[in-house]
Amino acid sequence: EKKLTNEESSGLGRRRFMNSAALAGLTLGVAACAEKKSEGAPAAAGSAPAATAHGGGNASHLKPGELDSYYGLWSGGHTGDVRVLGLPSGREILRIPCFNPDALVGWGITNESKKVMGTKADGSLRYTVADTHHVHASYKDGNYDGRYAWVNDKINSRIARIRLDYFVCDKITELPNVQGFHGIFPDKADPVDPKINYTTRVFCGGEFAIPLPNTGTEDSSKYRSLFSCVDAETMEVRWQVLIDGNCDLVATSYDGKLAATNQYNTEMGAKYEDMMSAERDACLFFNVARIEAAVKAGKFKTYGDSKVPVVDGTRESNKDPKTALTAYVSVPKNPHGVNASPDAKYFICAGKLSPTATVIELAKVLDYFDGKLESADKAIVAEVELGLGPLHTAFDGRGNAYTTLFLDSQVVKWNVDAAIKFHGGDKSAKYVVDRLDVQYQPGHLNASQSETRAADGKYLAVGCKFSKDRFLPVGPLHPENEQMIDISGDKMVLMADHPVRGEPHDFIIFKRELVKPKQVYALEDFPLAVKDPKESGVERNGKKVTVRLTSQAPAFSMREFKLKKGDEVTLILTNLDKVEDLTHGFAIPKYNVNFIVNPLETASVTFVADKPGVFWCYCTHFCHALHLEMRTRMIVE
Ligand code: CUK
Ligand code: CUA
Ligand code: CA
Repeated sequence: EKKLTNEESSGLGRRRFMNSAALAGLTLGVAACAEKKSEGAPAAAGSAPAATAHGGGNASHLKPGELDSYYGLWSGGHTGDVRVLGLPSGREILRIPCFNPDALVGWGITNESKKVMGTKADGSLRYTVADTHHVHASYKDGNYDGRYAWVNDKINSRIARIRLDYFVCDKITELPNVQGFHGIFPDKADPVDPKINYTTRVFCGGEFAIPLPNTGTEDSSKYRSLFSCVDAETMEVRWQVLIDGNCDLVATSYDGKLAATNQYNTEMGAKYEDMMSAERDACLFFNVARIEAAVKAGKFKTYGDSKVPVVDGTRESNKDPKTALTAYVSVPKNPHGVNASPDAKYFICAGKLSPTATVIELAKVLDYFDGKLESADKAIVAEVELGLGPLHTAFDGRGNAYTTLFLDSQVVKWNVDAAIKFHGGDKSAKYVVDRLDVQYQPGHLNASQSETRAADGKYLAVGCKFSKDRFLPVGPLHPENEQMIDISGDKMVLMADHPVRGEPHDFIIFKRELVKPKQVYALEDFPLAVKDPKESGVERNGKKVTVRLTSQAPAFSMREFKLKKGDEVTLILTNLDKVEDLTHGFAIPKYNVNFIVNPLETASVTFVADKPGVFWCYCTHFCHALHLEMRTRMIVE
């Protein structure tokens, strides 16, 4: 039965569920939404003045020399990278290339980065496109521990790991048997061993169903999606679960026992009309301990060339809750995000095509697996209307949730306990606390520390998919608008707009003390390091030639080196400058080589010296008053 908030009963009722026709209309209406608020939505608090909450100034305007108090890790969308922002200022500090080549640092050019990215037999990169959506970091005791972050590549089903000591990508794994790897979430503890109170697994949701093995069958009723578990340290795929329906986003419980994915295509349709035909889809829970016991007991299959064990999580095979690996909790029409509340009690699924959020109590899901709940759906403790197009939810640690309303272009702040009371029949429970217009069409949002036990309720960032009129026009391609909102008070207050290059999805925001970045590398971490300028030189072994050199401002250790046409050259460069911020570049004209070496970093490139002549290899990264003079001659005879 539909449940309306007292505040909204008139407005939302008639627009409750979207059918195909309504969705098509709303999609076309997106452009108009910016100017014209969908009628029926209550007047929002967005007209409030800019934030003055912190000592009279706008906290997003830092004085020169002032540092931000939070880091933000942003996915870069189909630029394939991860961005590092300082918050609340919103200043972009770094882009971390992961899946796609990057011209600044030489990612995809150096042998070291190519090894991480993956190459074909001829040494060229296996892929040069990617689509990153979700960034999440490793946990300890329910908070980030500053070891790693992970990000997905939806296009080629890869997961990349970022070391948070150097802010670089160090490993990439391609998931077998899946397409459209979308949601990702690290676990926060081990389900069995209480000593392991930190991340050892990363869960990955496969969104697009495919034939298993992928033979090119047209009959889509045979297609399947899998849920995968990757080892946080080795980055190997530990196991997969065959499921009914698909996976979208992923959440994990604080006790390590449960992971879940929201499912929008329980219909297993191949066309969108089919994908939205059912009134309810699901939030699919995984019993991690039971899955691992099944793998241990050999109750799995493998597909094609993959050796990864795949257990059976389908509805048919998991009817008895006491042995089930999975539990399908029904959620209205094509839900989108699934988010874990910082009190560790609930997962919340946003309705997307239903104007609702569904609150699922994790203790009850565990009861279901113990055979103490008559159906998995009894774990739903609230299902309340929020507005049109709810997508993602963040938390402030004070019992409030913040959900983006894509179609209404709003963030709605609502109280979870009040929503549970309202759902339980107390119609006087006012669960909607506040609404704020955002500019425009928000996708993800996240609050400072939101996805940890230490949610602090200070700042909320909202990733608006359309910026329209908020920045100077620059032709057809618009930036996205990441908005900063002060959530420390009762009312949300818009602090700032930040243009970002397309097109981030998810992000996390955490206190700066939680990471301890190193700004100078350790020489001995690089097996190829040229530790002394005296080790420089050209070593010939038939056609294979190794060039070793070092950089120390304002010179490379060799002023020239000679090669013969046709040589297969590996050039190794170690930056012996150990001063923070002293990076050198190395470009070889006409050879398509340019990369950087940070303090005490070693990098190498391999190429065939196929063009005779003199080539001034020069430092591309401004380093010294004699930066322009910092060159070496490569002479190819
Ligand atoms: S999905 Cu992009 S707005 Cu890939 Cu996280 Cu929801
Ligand atoms: Cu070295 Cu510029
Ligand atoms: Ca559906």
